[in-house]
Amino acid sequence: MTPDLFADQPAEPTTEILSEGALLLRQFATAKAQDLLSEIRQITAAAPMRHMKTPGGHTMSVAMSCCGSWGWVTDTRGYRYQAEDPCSGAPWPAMPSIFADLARSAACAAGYPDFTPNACLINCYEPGAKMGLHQDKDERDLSQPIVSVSLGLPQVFQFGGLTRSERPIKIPLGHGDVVVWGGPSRLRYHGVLTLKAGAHSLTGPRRYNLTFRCAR
Ligand code: MD3
Ligand code: FE
Repeated sequence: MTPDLFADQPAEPTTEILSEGALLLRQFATAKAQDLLSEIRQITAAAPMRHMKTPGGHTMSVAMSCCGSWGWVTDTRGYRYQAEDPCSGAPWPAMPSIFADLARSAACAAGYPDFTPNACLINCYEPGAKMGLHQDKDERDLSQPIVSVSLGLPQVFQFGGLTRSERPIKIPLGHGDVVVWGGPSRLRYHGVLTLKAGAHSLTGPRRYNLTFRCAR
C-alpha cells in the first residue's frame, strides 16, 4: 500500500494513550464502516432518530436512537436507561452482532477483556449540533468501560478531567476512530464541539457516534 503523506488521518490503525484507562484506536472501525452504517439504517427504521428533551427543558441538538437490551433516554423526568423506546413503547432493536463484536474487540485491545455491552446509544450530528461537557454516570457498574465509534464527518471532541473546571483538551475524531474509556478515565468530563458543514462519502452531511455501554 502507498502511504499518503498528505492525508489528515493515518491510513493504518494506530493506538494512542489519551490518559490512564483511555485509549484512542484510530481507524479501528474503518473496514467495518459500511456494514455498521447499514445496521444503523435498519435500527433507525424501527426506532427513529429523535431530539430528546433534557430535564432542564432544552431540546438536544444531537438526534439519538438506541439498540440493545437497554436504551438511554432523557425527558423532563430525568436521564435513565429503559428497555422500551418511549416513542413506540416497543423494546429497542436488538444489538447487531457486528456492533457487539466490534465493541468487544476494541475493549479487549484496550485491556478490558470482559466487556459485554448491553446498550448502544446512536448519536447523529448534523451541522450546528454539539454536546456540552458532561460525565457518563447513569450506568450501574462504573468498572465497565465505554467504547465509542465515530463514523462520517470529523468532529472535535473535548476531553476534560474529573471536575468540570479542568480545562478540556481538543481531539479531532474522524471516520472509523474508536475510543475506549475506562478505569480512572471513566468519569472524565467530555463533550463535542459544534459539527461543521461537510460531506462524507458514506454518511453525507452528518456524523454518527456509537457508544457501547454496560447499562445495568
Ligand atoms: C469519556 N458522545 O454519548 S463519544 C455520549 O461524540 C457522548 O457523540 C460523544 O459523550 C459523541 O455520552 C462523545 C466519546 C466518549 C464517550 C463516553 C465517555 C468519551 C467519554 C465516557 C467517559 C469519558
Ligand atoms: Fe458522554
